[in-house]
Amino acid sequence: MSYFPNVNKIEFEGAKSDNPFAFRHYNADEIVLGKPMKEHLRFAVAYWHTLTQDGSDPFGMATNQRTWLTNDPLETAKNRVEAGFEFFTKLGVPFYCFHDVDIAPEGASLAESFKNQDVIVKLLKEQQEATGVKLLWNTANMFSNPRYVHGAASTSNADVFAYAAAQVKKALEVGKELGGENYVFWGGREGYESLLNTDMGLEQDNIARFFHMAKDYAREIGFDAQFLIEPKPKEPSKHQYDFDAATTMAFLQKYDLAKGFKLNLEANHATLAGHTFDHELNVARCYGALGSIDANQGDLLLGWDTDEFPTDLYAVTLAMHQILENGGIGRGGVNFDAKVRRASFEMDDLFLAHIAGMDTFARGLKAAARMKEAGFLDNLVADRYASFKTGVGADIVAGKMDFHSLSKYAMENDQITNTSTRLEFVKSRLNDFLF
Ligand code: XLS
Ligand code: CA
Ligand code: CA
Repeated sequence: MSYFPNVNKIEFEGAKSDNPFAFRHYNADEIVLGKPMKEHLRFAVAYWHTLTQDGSDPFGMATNQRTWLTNDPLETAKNRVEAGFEFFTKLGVPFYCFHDVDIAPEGASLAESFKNQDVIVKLLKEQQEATGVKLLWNTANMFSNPRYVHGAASTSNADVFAYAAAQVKKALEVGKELGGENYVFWGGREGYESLLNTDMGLEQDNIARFFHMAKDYAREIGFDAQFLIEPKPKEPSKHQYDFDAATTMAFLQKYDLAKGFKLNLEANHATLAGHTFDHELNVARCYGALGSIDANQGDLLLGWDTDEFPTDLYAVTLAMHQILENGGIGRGGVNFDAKVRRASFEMDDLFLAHIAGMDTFARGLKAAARMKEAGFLDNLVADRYASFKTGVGADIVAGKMDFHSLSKYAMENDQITNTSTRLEFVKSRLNDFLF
């Protein structure tokens, strides 16, 4: 049986096509800068948005029409596996991602929850083997259940800390079983509401203890996935400990975790932190910690995490520029952590939304590649910092100068000439690459 009988395999038809169920820009095997697009982009579908979320919001009930829903949660979970892999293969994405609670219902006990997961993991593995679709990353949801009301690794309740550890232990075993390429931690409740009742030092120390234990266990069972932390500044916690890329790197360095972890950066989280997405990617690059991305976009007029499908070509081009500068996304990928709007409730909307995101990323990749080939930003940046290539600048970079020698130099060269960046001209030229 088919869950998407109206949709065939999505093919590339080129920019002139007016078939809504075709790619106009994403051409998986097309070579861009010496590599097929599919290897640059490594697209993944997010289980939670595409197969689990129902379209409800704080003001209204579910709107999504989903033919896999039944009255039996485990039956529904099994149907989702089938529907999911039909969707992934028709869309032509190489990867998917999930939280433990997305794939299988929670049971009345922890043991029953694990048993439910085992049933579904077996089916996922069969589907992976049959289709070649792989797991980009999995994670444990330690934020939805009421037990996590005070946090998970940062909780004030040691029993909850233990429960969270059991959940992540299981998730690591599942990741290994399914050959996951990465494992993600997003600390939804790892933050606080008020300092009046919070021991921030203990909470952060405990999060670090938790990460060390997770790393140790992964090593013990031979699960060699890349470990990623996903920063987010707020929502659900008022103050989230992993505020942004820079805050998260400081945390990792303080607790001797920087070698074992990279970052999974999300566009909407960047804008919630008051940054652009490419800023966050560039910070991660400076630390050698750009691991993977969650592709979506927020709405500047709304103050929360709207997780829209990415269609902003400008922002996506600048993000792809950072990824090219990084030498690629490595073992990570481009995960659509994005959900259809509540009014896009038909099954086929799931295809249209992903096609929009994939086409936007294909265009962003090609625009960034054109800039690279033209040496546009590379030359511009090199020219701007040329003073550090020769003379006193080269000596500063080589570590040959101190305040004595610099002061002597400045006394002899105190008539400074700066040059304009011509940023308005640069932005106008950049627009020429976006077609
Ligand atoms: C929520 C986060 C979450 C993570 C995985 O805002 O984006 O979905 O990606 O837990
Ligand atoms: Ca995310
Ligand atoms: Ca989000």
